[in-house]
Amino acid sequence: MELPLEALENRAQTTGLAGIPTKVANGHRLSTGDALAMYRSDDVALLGLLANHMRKAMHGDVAYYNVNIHVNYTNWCNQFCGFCAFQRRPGDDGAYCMTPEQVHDVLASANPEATEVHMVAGVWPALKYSYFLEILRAAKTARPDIHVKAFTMVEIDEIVRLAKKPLAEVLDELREAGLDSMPGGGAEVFSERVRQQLYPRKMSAERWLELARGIHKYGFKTNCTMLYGMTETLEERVDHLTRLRALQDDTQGFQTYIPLAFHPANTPKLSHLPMPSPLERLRSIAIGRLYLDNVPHVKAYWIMTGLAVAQAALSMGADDLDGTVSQEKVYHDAGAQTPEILRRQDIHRLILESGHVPVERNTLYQVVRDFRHQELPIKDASSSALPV
Ligand code: V47
Repeated sequence: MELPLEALENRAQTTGLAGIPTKVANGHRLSTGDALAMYRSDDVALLGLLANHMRKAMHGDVAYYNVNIHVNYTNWCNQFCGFCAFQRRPGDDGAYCMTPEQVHDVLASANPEATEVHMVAGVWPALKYSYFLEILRAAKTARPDIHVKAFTMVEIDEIVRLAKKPLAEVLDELREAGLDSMPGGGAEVFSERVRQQLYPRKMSAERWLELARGIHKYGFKTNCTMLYGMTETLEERVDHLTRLRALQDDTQGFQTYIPLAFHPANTPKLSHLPMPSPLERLRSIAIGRLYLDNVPHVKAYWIMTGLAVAQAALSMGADDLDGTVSQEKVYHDAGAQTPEILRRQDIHRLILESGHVPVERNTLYQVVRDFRHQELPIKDASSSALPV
């Protein structure tokens, strides 16, 4: 669809977005100045319209989802991040660490249609290198065909430290044990200032990017994220996205960008903050699509955006809703009000109502099932009660 460029540029002149519609229409890369202007502008509707144009050019009417399970195998963590409500020390109320047998049993009894397990957790130094290999093997023994997307860069850093071996050798062994790809977490926001304030024990931005680079060069796909809405400035958000974009230019290893809206409830240092507003969550999706022009997919992770925002995001830059998800703990401990699981028909309804076509994908975006010809389901009592 052609953009009514003249009208959009006229409007952009008055909303601080001058020149951006023309660049988007011509497929030109946006500058850091453009990214900052997009964060500062009140015209989120225009950003959404432009991001939708780009999303449609890349993915047409398709909206992806997958059928997946989350296994947060331990909440023991020694990073003590000020934004995290999930972490515990061993012995604390609610602290747990799953054995490989428990990981096996959770997967053996999980949705038989699931094609992916998303396995992330805290880091605790008493866990041995062999533990990580064993939980991967346990997952694959329970479900030989499932794609294991596991371990953020923070966990990989810890695993490499425990293994006392070079990265490539550790990746060989993790792959051998069952690892198929990595998720995008642990990056938070790359600002050193915010890191010192809220997560000084966590790896630096440089280390996160260096590991991601090594992992991409090795041949694993990963995702990328930005946790926003804490104490970072808009300039720091732009810097974060710019670093992700530069790495992606070199490696093409990121499949999907997932902006993560900060959930303040129960967090050690930031429970006084409000959660980013629905409009801010949509802005983050749209900017992600427009600025990260080299990352194929943008995910509206419904667990964290909320269902209403996730649905709207499909028309403002996002092409993916993540999955059916079950047993997610990181966000629910931080007060997320979303359900802990969606059924396939719930996801179809969100997608179809937004004017898109549901396509079930696997982790690597190969099509599992295309629901192009499915009619919007007649509302039944159970699905009409979807919370927002
Ligand atoms: O790394 C922790 C963030 C991440 C809070 O790759 C918080 O497909 C908001 O990375 N409020 C883990 N965010 C989740 C994650 C993820 C999720 C879905 C899909 C994928 C993927 C990755 O969650 C952490 C951290 O950045 N986080 N606490 C909080 N209170």
